[in-house]
Formats: sequence, structure tokens, C-alpha cells
Amino acid sequence: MTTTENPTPSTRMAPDFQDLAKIANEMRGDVLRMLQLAGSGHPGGSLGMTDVFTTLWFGGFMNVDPKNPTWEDRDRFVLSNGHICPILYAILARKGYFPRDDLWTLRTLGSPLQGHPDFHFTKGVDCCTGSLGNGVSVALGMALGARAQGKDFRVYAGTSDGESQEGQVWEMASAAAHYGVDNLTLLMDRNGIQIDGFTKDVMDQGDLGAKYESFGWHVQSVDGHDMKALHAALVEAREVKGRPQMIVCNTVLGKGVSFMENEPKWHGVAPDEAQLKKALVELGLEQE
Ligand SMILES: Cc1ncc(C[n+]2csc(CCOP(=O)(O)OP(=O)(O)O)c2C)c(N)n1
Ligand SMILES: [Mg+2]
Repeated sequence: MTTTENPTPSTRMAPDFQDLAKIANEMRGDVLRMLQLAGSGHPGGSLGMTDVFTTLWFGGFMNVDPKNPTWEDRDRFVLSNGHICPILYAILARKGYFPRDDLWTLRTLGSPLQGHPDFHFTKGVDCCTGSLGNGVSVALGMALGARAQGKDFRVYAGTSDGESQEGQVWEMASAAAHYGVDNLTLLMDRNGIQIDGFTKDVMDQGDLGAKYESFGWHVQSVDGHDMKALHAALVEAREVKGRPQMIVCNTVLGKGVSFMENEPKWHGVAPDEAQLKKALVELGLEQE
């Protein structure tokens, strides 16, 4: 089985960034709609990482086949900060893994879309996550697994500043560098916020990029809402040999919705109907 989703670097065309921005905007709307219907969930990180994940999934990087979600040679994606799965679900629906209408069943009994990613239920999910610290370690295992099997698929994983407070993350960081794993790229949601407030107040993380660099990683730091910069960073990461790669994505929690932006409360609260309406109007997806 082959796929043409991910042409070789020399043949890849730059994506249409206007098109990517439109996709991102529409998916922000999907995220907000599904959360309002569910009455719970995590909008802040979902909106904050929308531009990053849109660039990854719709910018030509993920070598996947939605019609064959368990294709052995596919690139893997692990959302280690699993609470922001609404944006992953919006992406997977848009990619064609399942009908968009499934989004409106988020967090209900029997839904394929649970509150945290679970590959038993959701096509396109490669790893069960939600317990912070765990997913990045599984991602490393997958990357090493590719090597052991002589396969050349890549593993991308989302992580976050709050997750970086888990000790397990740093075991992964040292092991990945020690083994010279170069088919592993982490995308860090660096929004300065976690469940209880600003990370600088709860447990200051300092310069996370410098920490990864000191572990031997290839590190880049980019504006997490500049898709051209994100695209360039992903291209650079893919070319790195002998080292795992970290892309620190400097994001704004709740990006795109004025009353959510950089407001810790929106880490894990769903919008009510009036707030949804206001947000959709701001995004240009509904009339006032
Ligand atoms: C091991 C573990 N401990 C605690 C939690 C509860 N929890 C869920 S999200 C979160 C905050 C994580 O920080 P971050 O990802 O930076 O949050 P965001 O930027 O999305 O607001 C915590 C502590 C968890 N999911 N797993
Ligand atoms: Mg955070």
C-alpha cells in the first residue's frame, strides 16, 4: 500500500497559506461548537495549537491514509497533552477518518470521541493519552520501533509547558537523545498557562528550549500562529540527522477568541451558548 500524501522534499510544493488559515479558522469553529454541545472540555489549548497542527496535518507533513488508518508505514501522531483533543478530532474529521457529525457527540456515552484520545474508539488516533508525561514516552517508543523494523515513518507528538513538569518527560528527553532518534519531532505548546494559572507562578519552567538543547536535541522556537514559520520549522526538523527535534511553539491560549485569549480560566471550561455565538461571530463564521 502506498500513499502520495507526503511527496519527497524535493518535489513538495509550499502549501497555500491562505487556504491553511481558512481551514484553521473553520476548525476553531468546530472545536467551539463541539465543546458547547458537550458542556465540558478544553478550548484554550485546542485553539492555541490549531495553527500548529493545521500546518502539520494540512501542510503536507503527515504521511497517512485516512482510508487505511492502521497502515503500518504511516507517520504517527501522539497528542501527549491529550486534553486538547477537540482540535485533533476536528482535524481527523476534516481528513476523512470519520464523519464531521461525529464531532457533535463529543464526551457522550458510546461516542467514538471521548474526553481524551483513545485509539480503541477513534480512527486516526495512534495512542491513548491524557495522563500527562505518558504520550511523549510512547512516541519515543514508536520512533525506536520504526528503527527496529527498518521502517522510515516519522513520529510527531504534541506536548505542553504544563506537561513538562512531569519527570517522565525528561526521561524521554534523555533517552531520545542518547539513542540519536531522528524520526521524532515534538511540538511544544508554550502558552505559559496550565490548569491552575500561569506556569511562571505554579512552577516556573524557565527556558524549555534551552533545556531540550542541553539534552542534545535540535531545538527551534517559533511563533505558533505564523504558519509560514511553522512550515519552515517542520521542513528543517525533518532534515535533521542523528538528533530528536523540538519545536517550541509560542502560542496564545484561546487564540482567535478575544475573551478567551491568554486567560487561564479557559484551560478547561466549555463556552455556553451566548459565548459560542460571540466567538463564532468573531471568527467570521456566523452573522451577528
Ligand atoms: C499525570 C497527570 N496529572 C494531572 C493531570 C491533570 N491535568 C490536565 S491538563 C493539566 C495542565 C497541563 O498543562 P498545559 O498542557 O500546559 O495546559 P494548557 O496550556 O492546555 O492550559 C493538568 C495538570 C493529567 N492530565 N495528568
Ligand atoms: Mg500550557
